[in-house]
Amino acid sequence: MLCALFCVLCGRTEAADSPKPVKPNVLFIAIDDQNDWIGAFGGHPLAKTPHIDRLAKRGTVFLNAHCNAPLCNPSRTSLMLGLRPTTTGIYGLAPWFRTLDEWKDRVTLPQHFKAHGYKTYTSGKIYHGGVGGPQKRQAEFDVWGPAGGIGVKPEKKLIGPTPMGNNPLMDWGVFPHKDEDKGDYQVASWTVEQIKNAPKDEPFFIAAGFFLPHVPCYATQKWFDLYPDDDSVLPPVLKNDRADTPRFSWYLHWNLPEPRLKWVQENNQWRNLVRSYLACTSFVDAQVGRIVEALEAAGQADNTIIVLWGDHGWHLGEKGITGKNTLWDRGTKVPLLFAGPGVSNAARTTQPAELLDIYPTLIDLCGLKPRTVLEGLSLVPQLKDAQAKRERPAITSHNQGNHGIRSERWRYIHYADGSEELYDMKNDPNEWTNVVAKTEHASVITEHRRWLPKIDLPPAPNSAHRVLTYDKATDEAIWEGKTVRRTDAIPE
Ligand SMILES: [Ca+2]
Ligand SMILES: [Ca+2]
Repeated sequence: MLCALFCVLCGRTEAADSPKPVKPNVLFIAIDDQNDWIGAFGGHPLAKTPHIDRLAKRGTVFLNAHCNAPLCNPSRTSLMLGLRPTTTGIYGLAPWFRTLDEWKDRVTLPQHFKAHGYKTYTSGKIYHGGVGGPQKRQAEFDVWGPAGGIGVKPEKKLIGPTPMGNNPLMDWGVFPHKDEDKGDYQVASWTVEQIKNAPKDEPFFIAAGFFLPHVPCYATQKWFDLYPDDDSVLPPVLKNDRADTPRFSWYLHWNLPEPRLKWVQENNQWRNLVRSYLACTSFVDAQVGRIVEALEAAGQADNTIIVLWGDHGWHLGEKGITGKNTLWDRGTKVPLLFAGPGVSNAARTTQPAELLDIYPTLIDLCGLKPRTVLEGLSLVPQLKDAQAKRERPAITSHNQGNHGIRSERWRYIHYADGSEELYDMKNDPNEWTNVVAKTEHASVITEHRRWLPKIDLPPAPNSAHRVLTYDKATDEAIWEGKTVRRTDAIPE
């Protein structure tokens, strides 16, 4: 009794003498369609990203981090719910998860922080789409900034008509405009203002979602001038690389507006696309720099966890395609880095990591109440010691039955029709040689197969866009509502 009274008095005295301890802030930076073509991540030797590289020096970089679904909506849904796409059945660009009874009240990452006294802010692309309209969005975040997106764009497409529908998003190149008129610039400006004005006695969770280098990739000449106008910018590709990949691998990106390598080569657009993507990456890097500098200027850098992530990878010619929707490293590997209190400086880890690990990791770093319903693992062991083993590989799913399993050394892929691939990422980092048929790898294959998701749901109700199903009995696949047969020519 006396002791309890003493402690209460102690607490009171402390509270009167010093400000109430505040939990660390969170700065949550998303970059859309950003692969590892960032200096600190080593995916492209010419990438110029000085601001992210500087951030990496005071944090931990995950060199083997992967999305849980290689497409915007399912990847972001998985990250924000902390659940695998195979657990929700959300694989396509629809549905918005709140429209499903099972997930309509599920506590997301920012909602969990709000429940622990954080004020939550968002701007740009964090979720895919409008989160159910202005009335409902308040439930997701407290404060909403600009929607961001493309911003200023040319009056008509800069490149010629692209195959499979001449989608307006399939465009890129130099055009004169002001950086200030881009959606991403506005997202950064708004985020800077929130950081400056955030109350000091209440922790914040600020989300900033950049749209670029998602297509259309427009930038001004000065960003293009960072990159040589010659073929040294092109990524390595192998002629006939798809000769040893199963036909089913094509079904995952069967008929899409993203042009194939053949089209960009024949139309003299490959180098232009690659330089446009790199130019936009450098532009976004500068916007990340503005936010991080504002955090430092506000004196909040030592009390803020920064997490920077991309929602999935992007092909720029590798495996004969451009775009996403694949289970190879180029489609699944994402930039992921953490910085701030509790995170090692200038550290790099090759341990596998998944985007759905972000939710439990932030809970762990900020000392919030743990949640047992999350499917990711806290990365705090790796943030303290980059050599610490994470026993689970990274698992990416693209529609029911199609899964990529990425360990530290190997990539194993299993498709819905039973076909498989295996790559030795140590000796074949470009995934050029599928060694799944080699008998000496039988035990490696068995070890990786055991990580295939045990729960593997069919698409949720109202699934649409890039949804693929497969019927074993008829050996027919359905891609976006249309039957694909073994004999159908691969669309170009
Ligand atoms: Ca995306
Ligand atoms: Ca090959």
